[in-house]
Amino acid sequence: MSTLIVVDLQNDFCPGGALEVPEGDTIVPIVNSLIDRFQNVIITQDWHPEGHKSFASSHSDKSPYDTKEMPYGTQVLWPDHCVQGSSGAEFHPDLNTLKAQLIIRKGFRTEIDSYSAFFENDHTTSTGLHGFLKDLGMHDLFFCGLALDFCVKWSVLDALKLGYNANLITDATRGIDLDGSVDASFAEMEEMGAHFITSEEI
Ligand code: VGL
Ligand code: ZN
Repeated sequence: MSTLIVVDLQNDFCPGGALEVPEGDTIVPIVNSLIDRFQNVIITQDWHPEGHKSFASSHSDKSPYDTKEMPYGTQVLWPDHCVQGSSGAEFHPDLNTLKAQLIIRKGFRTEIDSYSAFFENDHTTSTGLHGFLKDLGMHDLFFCGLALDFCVKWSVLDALKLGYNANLITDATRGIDLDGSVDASFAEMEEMGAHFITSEEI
């Protein structure tokens, strides 16, 4: 069975938001048309408490886009974004979320970030999504949303590691692009066995 997974299509990742992804909002009509065409739709929501350790503002000696060594590895430090209950954490107002059967929130533990829809950034702590998908017999996953080079990429890579057929819908995603991270992400996903398709091919 096939499932559409819409990653983090939230105000803070759209132009004008705290961590804007260039052209992030332009994918909304495409994602809505995909939602219309899938029977199973899952949405993720970046959902940080104030003072989250992935925020540069939580470290007196750091600026946004610096990195910091955390117990679980190297962490990029971000502008404050997707704070629980803020308007920036809400889904883009035009996104059709009605059909979503599951909303996975992630990044809600202060000490650890969570890019992937499957695991927190220690690559061990589960979000529960794998159990949900297994239980419902869903094997073919179609990813779209933001940001291509962070949460979408890590979700695709974890899906492949877990044995799913992982497809990236290339016209329904956009990246932040830090130092060529968009090109690097495509290469990494391809090498790991991801399939790239366009929304028209679905
Ligand atoms: C994301 C950086 C920080 C994403 C979330 O959704 O790709 N990126 N938090
Ligand atoms: Zn975040």
